[in-house]
Amino acid sequence: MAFSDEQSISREELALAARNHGMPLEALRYDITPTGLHYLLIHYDIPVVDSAAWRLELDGSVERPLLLSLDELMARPAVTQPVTMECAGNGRARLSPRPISQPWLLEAVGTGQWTGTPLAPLLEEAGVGGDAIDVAFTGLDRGVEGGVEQDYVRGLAVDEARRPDVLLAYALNGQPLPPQHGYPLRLLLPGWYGMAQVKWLRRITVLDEPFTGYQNVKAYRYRRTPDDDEGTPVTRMACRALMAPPGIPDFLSRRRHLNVGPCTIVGKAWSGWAPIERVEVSVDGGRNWQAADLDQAVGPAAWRPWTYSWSSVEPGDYEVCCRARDAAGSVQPDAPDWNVGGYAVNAVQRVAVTVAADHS
Ligand SMILES: Nc1nc2c(c(=O)[nH]1)N[C@H]1C(S)=C(S)[C@@H](COP(=O)(O)O)O[C@H]1N2
Ligand SMILES: [Mo]
Repeated sequence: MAFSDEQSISREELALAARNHGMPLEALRYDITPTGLHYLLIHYDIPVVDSAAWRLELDGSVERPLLLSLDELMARPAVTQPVTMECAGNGRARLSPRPISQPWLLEAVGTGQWTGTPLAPLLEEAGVGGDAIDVAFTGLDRGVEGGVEQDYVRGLAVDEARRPDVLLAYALNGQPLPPQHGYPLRLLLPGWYGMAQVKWLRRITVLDEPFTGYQNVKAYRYRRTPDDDEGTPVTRMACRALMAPPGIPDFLSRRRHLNVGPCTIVGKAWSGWAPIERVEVSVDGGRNWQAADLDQAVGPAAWRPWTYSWSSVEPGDYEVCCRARDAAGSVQPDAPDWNVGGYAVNAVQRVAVTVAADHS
């Protein structure tokens, strides 16, 4: 992993950022993110797939390997559920030194209404061997990363793969998956960071030994040092609240301009570990915090809407912040917590706001 101390981003980071877009934060106003506003992260190229020729293989340590067409998968029992997905690198660009990768600020999140068929019954039909340890999920996309040529493959413990909410998804917001979101089929692992949700799925392989592929063993680990720390795997999403920035933006600085008078701040909060229990807002940079009002979560694996009434907005400069706590007791740190890959950087969001006496 290369690092940068520079304020400005490199050409490589710009190239990544131009391909992989975030969800504009004003889209936090939607419970279900409209498809084109959902964030995108693609390590290599988006494959072009002929769905008539495409098959899903389920093989490895199973009694009856399966080969399934898209029609066969779609004829199976279907489940539709809203799932909040966030890239593990969300917040990475605020680290110093900064790992050179997709330079996310805060926008790498979205909530889709995903439709698919549960994976567990398929594993059951294939007859998973008693010695099974991990399941490898292979995408159709291929690239070179960290000097290693590879398919995009992620391993998952067999017990996690068997959880009833794990889906093989073929639709997003009522439409076939768009190419960039994994057409024709992706894995959906509610509560986990995005890297686990393998797109363009072509093969599911049951292993009777631990998976040792790049995306689990080299990438996506929490490490304190680049060289001599094996680290621990990145799994579920850390808790986070984000607000739709209030008022109107300055084109370049994105500083917000707000009028005098009452202002309702809206946002969403989520955690992959436990339900969201509390959201707090500060308008003075985190010195004083007030509880926001919580709505019902959009679904068991989807974010929880919240609102905060800022009743007496007076002229001045403000730093508006929000933070969440989940039922497991996790809270968000005030400042980014550094790790080599820049994963799960869930420091509180800070939005600079100017309130002018007369803004007409
Ligand atoms: N096959 C494949 N699956 C993939 C990826 C990829 O590059 N290739 N990127 C992963 C990462 S890092 C993230 S954050 C999510 C992003 O999903 P989205 O683009 O649908 O939002 O997909 C994951 N699944
Ligand atoms: Mo990601």
